[in-house]
Amino acid sequence: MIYVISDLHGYPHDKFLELLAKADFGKDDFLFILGDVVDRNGDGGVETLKWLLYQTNVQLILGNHEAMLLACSFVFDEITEDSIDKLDAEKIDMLSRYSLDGGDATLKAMQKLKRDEQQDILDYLREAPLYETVSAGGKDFILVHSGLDEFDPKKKIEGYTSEELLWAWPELTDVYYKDVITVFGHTPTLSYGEEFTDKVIKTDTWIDIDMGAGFGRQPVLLRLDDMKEFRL
Ligand SMILES: [Mn+2]
Repeated sequence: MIYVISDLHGYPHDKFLELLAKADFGKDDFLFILGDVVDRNGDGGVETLKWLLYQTNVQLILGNHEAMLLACSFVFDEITEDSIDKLDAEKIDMLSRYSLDGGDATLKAMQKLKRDEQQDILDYLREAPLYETVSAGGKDFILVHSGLDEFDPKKKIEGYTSEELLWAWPELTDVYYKDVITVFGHTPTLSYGEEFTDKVIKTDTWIDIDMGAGFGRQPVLLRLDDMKEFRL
């Protein structure tokens, strides 16, 4: 069966594994993490990233926070005279924006890793897809981090820019593709109103599963085959 979870944002790795166990997630199942494993809490999700490197039935879809980490990956390069000269205003600006957006926890935890491990994680993120399409329980799904900004029913999923897939902030009234359900995180459901606290939002054309784990709440694991929700 196919499971999705999103926006763990440094949610404790052991708790995350506990949640998978609670759902009986096994080797014949597949899990898609819809981005933003990193930043904000604890070790910034670095333990989960290390674990991801060795999973054959779990795939991370890139989130805007992983994209920011990649944009700041120059901090893991060896420091040379030349690299100091190349530390231009744009890079410094990127790093300070990432830090303001919760990146410190991740950068600190990454700094503690061996160079090989850092590079393996960065390579994994560089290869992470921006979206996936899957079928489960007789329905088709698009899995993406933030939704589909500048939605146009005539435009196919591959026509969206990374910006549109990573930084969308959908309105409740937004309608996406009619023949496929778009599943995403990024916008905590409670930001649509207190009545959505700890609730998955399901419309006819999209589903938001971001429970706000980045802000100390419990994530939800959703099984697409039967829409069953698992929480600790
Ligand atoms: Mn996000």
